[in-house]
Amino acid sequence: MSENRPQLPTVGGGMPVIHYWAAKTLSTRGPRLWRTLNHKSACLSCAWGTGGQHGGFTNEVGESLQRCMKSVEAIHAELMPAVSEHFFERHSLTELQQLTSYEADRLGRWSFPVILRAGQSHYERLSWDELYEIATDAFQCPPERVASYSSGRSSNEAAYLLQLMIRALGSNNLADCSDLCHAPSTVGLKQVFGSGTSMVSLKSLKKSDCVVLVGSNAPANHPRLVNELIKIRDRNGHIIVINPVQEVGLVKFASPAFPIKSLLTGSEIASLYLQPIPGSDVALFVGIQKALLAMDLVEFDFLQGHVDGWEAVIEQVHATSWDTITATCGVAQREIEAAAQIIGQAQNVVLAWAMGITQQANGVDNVFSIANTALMTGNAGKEGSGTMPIRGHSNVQGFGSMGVTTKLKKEIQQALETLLGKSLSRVPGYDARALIEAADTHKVETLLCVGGNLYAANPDLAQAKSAFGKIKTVIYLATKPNLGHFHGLANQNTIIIPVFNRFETPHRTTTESGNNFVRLNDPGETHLKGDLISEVEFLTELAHRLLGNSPVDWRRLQNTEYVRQLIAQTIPGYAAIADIDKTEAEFTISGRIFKQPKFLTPSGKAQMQVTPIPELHLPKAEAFGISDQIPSLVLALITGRSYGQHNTVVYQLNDRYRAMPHRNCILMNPDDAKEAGFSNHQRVTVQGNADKLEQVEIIYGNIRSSAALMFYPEANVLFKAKIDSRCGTPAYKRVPVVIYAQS
Ligand SMILES: Nc1nc2c(c(=O)[nH]1)N[C@H]1C(S)=C(S)[C@@H](COP(=O)(O)OP(=O)(O)OC[C@H]3O[C@@H](n4cnc5c(=O)[nH]c(N)nc54)[C@H](O)[C@@H]3O)O[C@H]1N2
Ligand SMILES: Nc1nc2c(c(=O)[nH]1)N[C@H]1C(S)=C(S)[C@@H](COP(=O)(O)OP(=O)(O)OC[C@H]3O[C@@H](n4cnc5c(=O)[nH]c(N)nc54)[C@H](O)[C@@H]3O)O[C@H]1N2
Ligand code: SF4
Ligand SMILES: [Mo]
Repeated sequence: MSENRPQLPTVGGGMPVIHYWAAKTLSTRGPRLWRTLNHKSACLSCAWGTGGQHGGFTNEVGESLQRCMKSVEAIHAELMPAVSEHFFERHSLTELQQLTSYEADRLGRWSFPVILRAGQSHYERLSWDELYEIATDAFQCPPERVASYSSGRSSNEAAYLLQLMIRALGSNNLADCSDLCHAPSTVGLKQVFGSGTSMVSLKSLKKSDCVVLVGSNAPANHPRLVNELIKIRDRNGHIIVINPVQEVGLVKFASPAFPIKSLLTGSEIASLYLQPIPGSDVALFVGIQKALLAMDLVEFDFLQGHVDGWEAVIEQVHATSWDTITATCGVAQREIEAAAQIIGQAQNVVLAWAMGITQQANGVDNVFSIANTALMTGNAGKEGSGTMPIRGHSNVQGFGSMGVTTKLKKEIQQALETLLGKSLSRVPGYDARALIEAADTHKVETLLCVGGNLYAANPDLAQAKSAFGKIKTVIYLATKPNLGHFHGLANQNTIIIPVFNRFETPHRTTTESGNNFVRLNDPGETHLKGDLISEVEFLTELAHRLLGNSPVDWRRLQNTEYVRQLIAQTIPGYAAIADIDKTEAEFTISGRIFKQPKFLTPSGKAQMQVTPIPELHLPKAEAFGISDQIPSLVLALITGRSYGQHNTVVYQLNDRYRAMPHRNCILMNPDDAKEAGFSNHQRVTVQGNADKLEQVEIIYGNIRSSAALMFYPEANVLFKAKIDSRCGTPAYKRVPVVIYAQS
């Protein structure tokens, strides 16, 4: 290995994090960065919910020192200067389309509205008058041809207004990034427990003595969750990690929150690390259930008292052989038994998961199999235990609660009908994937994107681009330029509207964490001297122009206090928001945290579901058109995040914790590579069922045999994904690809 190749670190977090903090906070943006870190608002980055009224560094139970480096990264990016007025005169669209995600983000902040008109080669500045004229005109089409997409960085208030406007117009086309993310958790948990979110509060997590962490790279994506794992190990509890990749920060993590104990040497995280084949978690969990039965660790009293449908599940477990289980998941029986023993003997087990579980063709079954394991061991509806989807964007869960979903709860539908004085459309709405398919068949005329990057978040970027090109008008509300703004272009008019971020909005807002805690965000100010608008102001003004002021006075809703009154009236569990402006009391949403085994299903019992064992076969190289004369290897590709990116936005080009020096790498198992005749650092072509990437550098890593890992959004050119039809979520974590040597 040559000298300048990055080496794999043995600890996650640690001094590099401190160096990063120091570099950023001592930079020219440093003083403002510190002010922002202390601003009373929820962190922009993940849904762990750090920040809020007790100050920027506190978590939901008031503990300090909880801000992580990801928060600094996100704020630092938002504090960039504006993209200049003359930038678009000098740079044509063709030039902008050459930019990488990293370069696009580094252009700066949007600070005035721009438009790309049909046939023009340059974005140009747009006046607000003309903007509203074009926008109002664009919505004068049949409601089924209007759609929105959103990503959960905005506030509850913006989310509520977005869905209210779209539904008042007569459309249910409220696609959201959660469709690409935790939709299987929402769908699966609702079916089992009658509630689609985590049943574990942070307070409750602190009473657990065992966490099973499945398909999550928490050290990179939810760093402060790792503090809780460290504390559980300190209490002699157990952490079982289930992940095809051995993520270094899940083996050992050095947390700045424990400077003396942990920062230099790191704390051990996993007590047991299982590395299954991508997409095989159902088999692994059925294996755990089988071992629990064999060891007499299933709580039949609990099943009889609080669960329906358990007999069929137990029967399936009996009927599934160990051979089927181990051949499907690639984990040895004794390792599965070791996991079962820990789970079965622990007092309070929390089962937590992220994208490794949801972004699969059988994502909902994955969630069922986790819920079944919790129920068989009596770990649901009891403090310190339960099922815990680890949510993504900082307010993605709030968007769902506010009704930004194609699966609207009946209670919300009725409450909105009362509010609007009319019945809502019953035409099913498009989720994120359905929206792309509909657009691609000319069924969408106007698309309003409140944040996010619908183009680059999708699989098969060629299709996404073509789909956008068939939409007449696309309106983006955004803080920063991203690939979508240069590739997700409408047929007639593409408009970008610059918005304030959470710590800049001139009014109070609220957000909801993945632990069901509502944060109150103080008003703030921006460093930009431009023509920005708040999402709330834009949405209410547009709604006013489209719908008038009856029965809803949209302009009055520019006062977010009034929006919160409507939220209190119409959103289940949110009654306490009615007083939040007076009391400033942040709160846990009622009805979500189960401390008793009484669930929100009609019978009050949990509804166990049988989980078919997936049949996982990789195609042969010939299926990709690669002749058997060429050395090649077919692998199950995981596409996910590097350490230094936030979703489609790349902040750092390398991933130091996986020793991947740049974006165009594929992480592979050394034995797989050697057996097929490849070597470390060799450049290869990686091809999926849609396209290929060339000059991809092989990086040897601790990833299980038959699997590989690459970064999105770049990898999204490669494949058309399988979709779990129950939730619409693409199988981003098991993409069949072939790799072969450059000719
Ligand atoms: N810094 C930062 N923070 C973020 C984000 C970010 O991009 N950057 N994104 C936010 C968002 S929107 C989300 S959804 C979350 C995402 O957070 P994560 O879900 O942690 O992110 P991913 O990179 O998608 O990684 C998922 C993990 O699943 C593993 N995995 C892949 N396939 C399988 C499988 O079949 N089975 C199992 N058991 N594991 C598997 C991968 O190896 C990887 O470690 O993070 C949120 N927070
Ligand atoms: N292959 C592959 N594809 C994936 C995934 C994967 O793991 N693998 N993960 C999927 C997942 S989990 C998700 S959540 C999606 C992410 O998909 P999206 O949420 O659609 O994408 P982001 O990259 O998070 O969007 C970032 C943009 O949001 C805008 N923004 C930031 N803050 C604000 C704000 O306060 N207001 C407004 N209006 N705009 C703001 C900025 O312009 C920024 O460029 O990607 C999905 N795609
Ligand atoms: S763990 Fe998540 S919410 Fe907490 S500071 Fe880090 S990125 Fe922000
Ligand atoms: Mo996500």
